[in-house]
Amino acid sequence: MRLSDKILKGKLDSYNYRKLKALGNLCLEKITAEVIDICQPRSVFVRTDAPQDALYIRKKAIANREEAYLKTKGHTVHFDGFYDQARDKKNTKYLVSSTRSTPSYLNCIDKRKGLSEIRTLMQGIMRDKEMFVSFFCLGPKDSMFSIPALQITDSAYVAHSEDILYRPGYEFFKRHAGGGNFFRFIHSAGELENAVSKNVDKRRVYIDLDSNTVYSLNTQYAGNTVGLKKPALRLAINKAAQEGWLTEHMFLMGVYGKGRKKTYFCGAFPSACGKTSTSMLKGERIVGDDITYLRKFKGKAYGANVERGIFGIIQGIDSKDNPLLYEALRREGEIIFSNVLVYRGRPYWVGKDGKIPAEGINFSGEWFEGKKDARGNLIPPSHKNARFTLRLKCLSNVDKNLESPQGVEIGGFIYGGRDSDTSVPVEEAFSWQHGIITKAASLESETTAATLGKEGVRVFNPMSILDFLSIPLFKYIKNNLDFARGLKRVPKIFSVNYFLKSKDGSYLNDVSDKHVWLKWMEKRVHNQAGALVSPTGLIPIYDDLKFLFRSVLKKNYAYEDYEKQFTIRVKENLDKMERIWAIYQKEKSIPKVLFKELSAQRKRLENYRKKLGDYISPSYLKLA
Ligand code: SPV
Ligand code: MN
Repeated sequence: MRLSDKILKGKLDSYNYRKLKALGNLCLEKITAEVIDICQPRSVFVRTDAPQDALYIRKKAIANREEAYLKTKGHTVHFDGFYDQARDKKNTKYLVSSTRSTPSYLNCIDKRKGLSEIRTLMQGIMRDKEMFVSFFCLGPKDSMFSIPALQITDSAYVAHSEDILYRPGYEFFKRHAGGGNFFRFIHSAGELENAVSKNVDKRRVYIDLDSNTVYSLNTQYAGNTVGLKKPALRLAINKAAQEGWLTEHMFLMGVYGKGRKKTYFCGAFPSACGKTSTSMLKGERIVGDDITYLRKFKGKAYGANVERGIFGIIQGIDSKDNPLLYEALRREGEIIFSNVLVYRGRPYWVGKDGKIPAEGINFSGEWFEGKKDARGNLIPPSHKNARFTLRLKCLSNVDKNLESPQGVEIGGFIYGGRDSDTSVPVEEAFSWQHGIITKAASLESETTAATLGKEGVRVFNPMSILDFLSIPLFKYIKNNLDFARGLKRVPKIFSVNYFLKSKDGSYLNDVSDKHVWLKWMEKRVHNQAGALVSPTGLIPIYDDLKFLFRSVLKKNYAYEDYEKQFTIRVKENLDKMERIWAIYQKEKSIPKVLFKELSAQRKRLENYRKKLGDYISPSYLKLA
């Protein structure tokens, strides 16, 4: 008998053993046996696509106290440890054969050293616990986008979250995971105390791009543990660059235009900069809010949501600005609320309609108003990174093409950051190359209270992907540039900025204005709106926006507002070009065309400055 089979037979009961064997995948059997051998779980559960298997996991999450029922049917709450509330950037590392020439933004560790550390930590880590073996499909099933994935975890919460967020893939795995062709995620929450990971000092997320494996240990927070989310994003960025397609940190949505024609956009924004709220705009259709795969087919660009659910930030979700989500969060149905405040069986969060209770249970345990942490800081009722996990199909605005194997044809790419003083609210790039270089690869965003550290600091975040990048920047940018090759219909590229401020520090736009920018972009894709030529791209004409403000928001749009918002800030744009230039100059192997495009933009800005000064009103700009 093969060693791995002996281990499996020794640990799996006959029912689970049969389920695993039915997959007919020796590579999978070997991996599973290895994990059992080292982690020493008490028992093993193998999940098929049958609804009763999903139910088994859901019940286990309650039984092992990783989740608890709330009053509303289907709702549960999960808490992560006090110090385990976000992605752990410091301890997330790539296993590489040599750390000598790795770029600074890729956190790397010598593979032998890293693997030995992981093996030591894994020794007996699942003792007394049940191990769940699940199979999923990244992207819609049986499509050009699909990637099979294996998740092994001792956390029923993680397995449950994945069931909400990803398509079940047991049957798919049977047909498409031969020859070891699948992503692998191995997770253990480690030793638990009050149902949360105890040893967060031993928290590790180690990524092996060679074997498409991610190990995640001593943590529960989904951004670290749900393998199919951010760990898979990292693996897929690498795979896509090798195979000539794109994996992006992007929402995907349909926007209605003239005659109810729907045009699809994908959009990259750093965390907490309006990504989910844009994709959830009332009247439009959401396909996804976080990760999109993009492929070319017969000369057109198609996108698909990697996921089938949302793991979204709950802070600030109210009935006014997020009516559709708010409604969904109150309805019966399978939802996990994490790190919110629970009072009398109901979830509360900062920014919810109405008053927040002065006591309850939260991520710090028993909570009361005024409670302080060990450092003397006030503990908020809900964590700023508190989240909800739900299926997209619970939403009234979900697009009917969510599961389409063909994906949806993309009309435009949108890049947005938090920028108080440089870019106009919406602008179209002159071309694919101009957009990828001066908008996507030049994206900067100011830090918010939602990230650790000082607020309002501008940080470079190309394509909003820097946190997840798994390959050198030059390769990633080149892959983006090359994507337009062979396309008969090249998607347009736009930048948006919801955070522009006036000199006195007040925002120049309302939260709802983003809907108008979206409708303008839709019109541009179909040449139904004109544009003015600025040194940085093509901006809207006042009359088009006036019409859209009236029809979309029932609002009057004053010319003075337009002028303030769309004045080209030449000086700030030149400063930005200088910052970006300096960053790329330090990078290795950056395509020459990037410097050419940046330098052309700088020249245009300087020429405009000579003629029209540092701040140029749109009234001086010519029609495109
Ligand atoms: C993000 O931070 O971009 C998220 C949440 O989508 S996490 O899963 O933590 O990455
Ligand atoms: Mn994200």
